[in-house]
Amino acid sequence: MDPIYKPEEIEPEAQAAWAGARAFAAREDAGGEKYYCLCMLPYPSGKLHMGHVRNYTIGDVISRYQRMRGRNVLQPMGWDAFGLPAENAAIANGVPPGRWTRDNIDYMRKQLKALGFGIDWSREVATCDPDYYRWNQWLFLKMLEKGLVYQKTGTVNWDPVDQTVLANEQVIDGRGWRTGAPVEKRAIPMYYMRITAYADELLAALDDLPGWPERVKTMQANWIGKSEGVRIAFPYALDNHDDKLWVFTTRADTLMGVTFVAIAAEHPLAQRLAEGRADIAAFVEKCRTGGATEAELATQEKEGVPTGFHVAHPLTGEPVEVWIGNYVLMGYGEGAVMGVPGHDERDFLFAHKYGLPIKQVVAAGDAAYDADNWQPWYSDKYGVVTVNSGKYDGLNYQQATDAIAADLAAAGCGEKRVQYRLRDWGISRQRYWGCPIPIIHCERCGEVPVPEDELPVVLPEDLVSDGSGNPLAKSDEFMHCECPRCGGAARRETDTMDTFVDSSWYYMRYTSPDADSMVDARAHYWLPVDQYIGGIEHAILHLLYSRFWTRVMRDLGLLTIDEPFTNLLTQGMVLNQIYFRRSDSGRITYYNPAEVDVRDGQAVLIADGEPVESGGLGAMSKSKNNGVDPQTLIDRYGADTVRLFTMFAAPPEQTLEWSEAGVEGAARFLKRLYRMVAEHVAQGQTAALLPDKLGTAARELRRQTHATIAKVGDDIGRRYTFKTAIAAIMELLNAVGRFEPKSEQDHAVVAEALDAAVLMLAPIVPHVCHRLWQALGHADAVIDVPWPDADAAALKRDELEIVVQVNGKLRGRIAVAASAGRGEVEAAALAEENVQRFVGGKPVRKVIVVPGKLVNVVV
Ligand code: ANZ
Ligand code: ZN
Repeated sequence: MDPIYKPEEIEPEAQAAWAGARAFAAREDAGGEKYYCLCMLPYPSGKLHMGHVRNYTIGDVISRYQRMRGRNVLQPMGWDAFGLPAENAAIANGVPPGRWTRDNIDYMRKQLKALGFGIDWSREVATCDPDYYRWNQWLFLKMLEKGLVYQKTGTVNWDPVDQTVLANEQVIDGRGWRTGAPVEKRAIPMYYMRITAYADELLAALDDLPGWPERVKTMQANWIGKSEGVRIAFPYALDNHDDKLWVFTTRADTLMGVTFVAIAAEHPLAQRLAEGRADIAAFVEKCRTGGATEAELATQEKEGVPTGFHVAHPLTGEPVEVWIGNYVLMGYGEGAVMGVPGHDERDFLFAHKYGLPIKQVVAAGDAAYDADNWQPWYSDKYGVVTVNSGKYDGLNYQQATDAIAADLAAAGCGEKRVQYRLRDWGISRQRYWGCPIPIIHCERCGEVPVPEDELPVVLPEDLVSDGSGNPLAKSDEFMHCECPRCGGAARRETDTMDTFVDSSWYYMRYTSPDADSMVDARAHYWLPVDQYIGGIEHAILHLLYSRFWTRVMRDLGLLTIDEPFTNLLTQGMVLNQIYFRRSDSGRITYYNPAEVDVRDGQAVLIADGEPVESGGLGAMSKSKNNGVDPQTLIDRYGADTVRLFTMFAAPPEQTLEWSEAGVEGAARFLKRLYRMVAEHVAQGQTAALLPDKLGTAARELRRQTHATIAKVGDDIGRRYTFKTAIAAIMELLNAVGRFEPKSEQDHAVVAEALDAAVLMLAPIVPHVCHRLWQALGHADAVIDVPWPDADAAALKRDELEIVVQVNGKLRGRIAVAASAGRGEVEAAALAEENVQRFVGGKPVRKVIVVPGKLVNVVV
């Protein structure tokens, strides 16, 4: 065996061996318990980044470990291949998005193979393949039939110069990214998926996901946002017509504190009141062009206009003025709020700004109420009672809410209501590079679904956008079609689906990649996913949409599961230093840490020796130019070093701080391991191990081997503490290094330790272990060898160390034979020198013995 570690030779050889044996092709009939290990599929942006490498290394280690444990493992991979960057690249380089995407996929697939991931490539899925997205279209039509897809007007960002709809990320400071023109809002018809129909189930089922991080479940619960409240009507008359203005409140107990009602600018009543009122119309128009996100609404200055129009308080009948407020969302509750400035902070700010009355109706003990200064307790629900509210005085939150809701119900002006923050999922995108929505527009028949036997509606792949409008709308070939209903000339829908649709079920398609249905019986075998691994940035939308999609498929009889992912691991980000310089004009230029040298705490650019500013640690990103190209590392050190560093540098959920020294340390360790095995092998064949014939030192090394096996199995298999697992194997190898074999049996113990180390490292650094396992004289490939078992007999120590306390304080340690009885242990403890000193001749009242651990002498 060549004593020099050469990853550039070992790695391709191991990969070729796996490919030749089709080692990772998963079969449903392979026997053993199934184990589906899934990593979030990458967007084919061009090349892998360190975040991908980390994600997929964690998944591969878990997959390979489970395989050694006898599980029938599926580890697939695919491409989230639709989306905006491909269109932008097309605009920039004139290459059709299809070509750009597929070229990137080819390159990135090579990179994944070079990293040695045990992927079943026969199940690869690219979401831009018609064979895949036809099932998006098929399910869309099924959902349309069931009323789970519907059309509604939605608001989009409109670039008036390019005459195009902009994605949120294409709007920069309120302006179009290409034209710089102020972005307008436009209302256009769009398709929505009725995720709200599952809001309750999606929320309740979070309680049955013990394998998910609490943090993710909390984020999902908050996103769904269940509120229990009351819907209240404020009656009015307009144009001799009686009507009611409805509001939603979670604080019906404060109804007697209402001093105004505020409605959203898009509220129908606002539109009606704006007629003939220039001031109201101007304000409504102003709201129309402002930010649309909830975050923007929450932070912007609260503004409004009075309408002079009054509605009646539902219990007292007193007039209440209607205002139009920019902080009221049309999309939530009723698009209107009852203004209770005494107890709602937003209403408080609004009332102060416009001089509206503020009325206290809730009190907390003797706490003084000051209407000029907001106190956090003003909005407390619990531990407060109602005041200034007539017959409801003295009631607590629940009592007051119940009493007021009952009176409102009797008056026909209210009812209890559960409200969700969750909105239906708008899936229409006015973009080219996505899955076509299978709808045909006919002047006579309206919106007509594409018949099932005409699916898929294939996206033309050769269009190149010039940045204005959707190229699909300019493609006659795509646009013009026959109406399936009347046979007349018609036109195809040019909107495509949100790419979150594609990623909601790709993991199902992996189970049946060649099925001529959406999924087939193989899905029942593999699903749910046993372990899902991906970034925390997908904690809300992707996971929620996938959970929704799974339920839709279940209710269509396609699946039998409720939840798609049994266990979820969200890996932390990969961080690196940020360095930059600021020019006189304030422009910032970032420098890659590889171009920077730190001398005596001062960072300088290697190129010119001049200082650069340090921005501290931050996630690796293009914008900060602080990424490390995995390919450079693979070329320089080999894949195993990259894998080892990634798994050793930090626990998977935590951030991983990039360190060149860490990578070098990993490389050194592998070289050393390699040399140790080479030296051992050079000494020729080893005899069979005879555990009864070992000397003390050999027995101790053997004990450490088996203790390490037990620990590492638990660390990798259950706790996912890969770092401590690797550290334990390193310690074992240190012990081997210190051990001086003098006999045949000593050599046999070393062989056993090296075998074990190679097996335990195999999931993490599979290439070098493939080679070393052969060198250690084994015929089987290491990937086909089961995980080692710890031998309980070897774990037994001949001598145990026992701590001795006097009156509960640690005073000494004794070594006793593992077989020693209670009397022997007690005697040895009392004989210990330091213990005797602390007993100091006093009579011993009691001796407590915890076998194998501790003796406490009570005096
Ligand atoms: C009166 C009130 C008094 C309120 C009080 C709060 C405190 P969650 O918990 O998120 O459901 N609200 C209702 N609809 C709204 C809309 N379309 N836009 C903006 N705000 C709206 O919040 C429910 C509360 O949010 C409701 O209860 C309402 O203000 C406000 F001391 O009504 B409350
Ligand atoms: Zn028609």
